[in-house]
Amino acid sequence: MVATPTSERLHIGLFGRRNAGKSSLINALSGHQTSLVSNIPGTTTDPVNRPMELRPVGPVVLIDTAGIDDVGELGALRVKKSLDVLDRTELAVLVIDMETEPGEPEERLIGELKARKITTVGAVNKADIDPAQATRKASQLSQRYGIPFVPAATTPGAAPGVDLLRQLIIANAPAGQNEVPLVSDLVRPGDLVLLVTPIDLGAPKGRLILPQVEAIRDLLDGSAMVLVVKETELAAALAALKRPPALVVTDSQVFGKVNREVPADVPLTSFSILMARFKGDLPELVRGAQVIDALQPGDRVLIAETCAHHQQGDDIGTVKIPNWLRKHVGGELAFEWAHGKEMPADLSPYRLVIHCGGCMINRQLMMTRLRKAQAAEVPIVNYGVCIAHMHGILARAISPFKDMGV
Ligand SMILES: Nc1nc2c(ncn2[C@@H]2O[C@H](COP(=O)(O)OP(=O)(O)OP(=O)(O)O)[C@@H](O)[C@H]2O)c(=O)[nH]1
Ligand SMILES: [Mg+2]
Repeated sequence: MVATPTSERLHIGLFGRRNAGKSSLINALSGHQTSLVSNIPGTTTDPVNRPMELRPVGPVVLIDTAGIDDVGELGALRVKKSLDVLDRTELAVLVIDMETEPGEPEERLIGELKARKITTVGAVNKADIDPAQATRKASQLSQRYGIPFVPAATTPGAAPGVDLLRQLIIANAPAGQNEVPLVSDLVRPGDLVLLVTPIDLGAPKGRLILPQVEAIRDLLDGSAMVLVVKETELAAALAALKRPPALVVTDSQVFGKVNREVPADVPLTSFSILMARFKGDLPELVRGAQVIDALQPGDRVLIAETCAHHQQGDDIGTVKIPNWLRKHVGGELAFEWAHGKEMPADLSPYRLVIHCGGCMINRQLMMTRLRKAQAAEVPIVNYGVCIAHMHGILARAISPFKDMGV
């Protein structure tokens, strides 16, 4: 993998009315005229991700959205999609055309941004029309909304251009979302960590999946030593080591076998549980596991998976977890699935939400989902926590985190 995965980029969403110049600004900020621009309102219909390097912030993804003032049946759907982008936005840019007086659409959005505590900056765009007036308007709007606004223009050669906006974004970019490293804080420099990664039909051709790659990188950053084996080589690897590893991390799917083979005094956890802590709230997800024992046949269970991987015969989310749960409960459950960035707006009908590790989404989106489940009073677990619980090994899998409020 060469590029930084989208999930690890700072998510910057651009919002505003149709024709405000959101797509033009994204083109200007990224230096590529990739987004379609026109004077027809409603040119952008679906949210579009534009990954770029924003020095000195680092890798970011600019998200183009449809106008928040769109009308009609389709327009309302587009507005909803734009607002869904808030779920993953870490920095919002509100774009206002200098010739348009902001009103209800902007104020509703600002209210939502404030309620979610999302850092917001503003651009008074098309400043080339009247630079002095745009500068005055920017300071008026800063006062009125308590958000810093700057004048901006995307027409070639215009001053101020997009430089002021770029500087404003850089100055307000929130620090990384992830509060802890993926794994390196669990070991010391020089420690040896054993990773168990089955290579099954679901493994991508020629590479490793994201949590595995990220764990290796994070452990190298922490100056730990890493030994990576398939589950079939685990026993031989343990036998070959002079000292037991400081930590074993396994794919959840082979947790049972690894649990039996790794001596009881060696800390053991799973990639999925590391992800639960990295992207979400591990104590909350562990609390959710209590409900698994109380599930009754017929209960509605939502399984949410964010990556669109090819489903093989014994797919984890559609086959394995449902089968284990049926066995655990002793009857049929009413399963439903949510894919990608879509989630049902109302979670209250579900008895339990089982979420994937979330390696393809940012922490902001995972935390938004956790809060929505909490607000609906629906317990939520992730794949790793759920699998470990059903196999009776959750206590062991979370013991490396026992001093961290888990
Ligand atoms: N004068 C002037 N016109 C601009 C500027 N930026 C964009 N425009 C024009 O404004 C119109 C709308 O620009 P877009 O970038 O498509 O606006 P948008 O906000 O993405 O619009 P939708 O996708 O329809 O929501 C186009 O005709 C642009 O050429 C600017 O800085 N100055
Ligand atoms: Mg557009």
